[in-house]
Amino acid sequence: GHRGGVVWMTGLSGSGKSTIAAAAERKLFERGIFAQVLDGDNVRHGLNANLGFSLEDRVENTRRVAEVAKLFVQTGCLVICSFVSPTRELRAAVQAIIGAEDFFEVYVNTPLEICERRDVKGLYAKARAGELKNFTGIDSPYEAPEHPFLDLKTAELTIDQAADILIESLPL
Ligand code: GGZ
Repeated sequence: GHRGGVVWMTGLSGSGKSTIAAAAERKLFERGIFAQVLDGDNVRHGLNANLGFSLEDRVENTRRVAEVAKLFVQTGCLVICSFVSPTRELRAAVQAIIGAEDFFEVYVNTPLEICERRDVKGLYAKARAGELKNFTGIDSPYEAPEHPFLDLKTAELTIDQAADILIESLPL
C-alpha cells in the first residue's frame, strides 16, 4: 500500500513545473498509484476564476488549492500541485494547512534567463513590454525555497529524468 501526500512544485512561469507534474502523474499511474495534478490550468478557470495575480490573490489561490489538496490526501491520493507560489511565507502557509509530514516541496529550479528564452506563452515578452503587470521574475518577486525536499535543476535534465527523480525521491 501507499499513503497520500502533496508534492508542491514551485518555480517560475515556464520553469517546467506542469510538464514534469504531468509526466510524474502518468508514471505513478503506471505503478498503480492514484495521483492527481492540480495546476493553474485546472484551477484558475473554475474554483479560482475570481482571482488574479496580486500577492493577495496568489495567497488566496494557493490557500484554496492547499485545502482541496488536503481533502484529496484524505482519500489516499498523491496530489501534485504545480503553482508559481512565489513567496516563502505563502508556501509556509500551504505547508501549515497540509501538515509537514504530508508536504513535499519541490523546487523546479530553472534560471529566469532560460524561462524567458523559452517564453512558450509569450508572457515574458508582454511583461517586459509593460503589457502584463505583476509578472513573477520581472516586476513581481520570486523567493527560491531555502530547504526544499527536492531541488530539480531542469537545465541539466530531460522531462523524463526529472519526473523519475521526483518519483524515486518520494516515500511511497
Ligand atoms: C506569473 C502569470 C501571471 C503573472 C499570468 N505572474 O507559465 P504559465 O502562465 O502557464 O504559469 C503562470 C501561471 C501562474 O499561475 P499560478 O496559479 O501558478 O500562480 S500563483 O501560484 O502565484 O498564484 C503563467 C500565468 O499563470 N500568469 N499572469 N502576473 N504568472
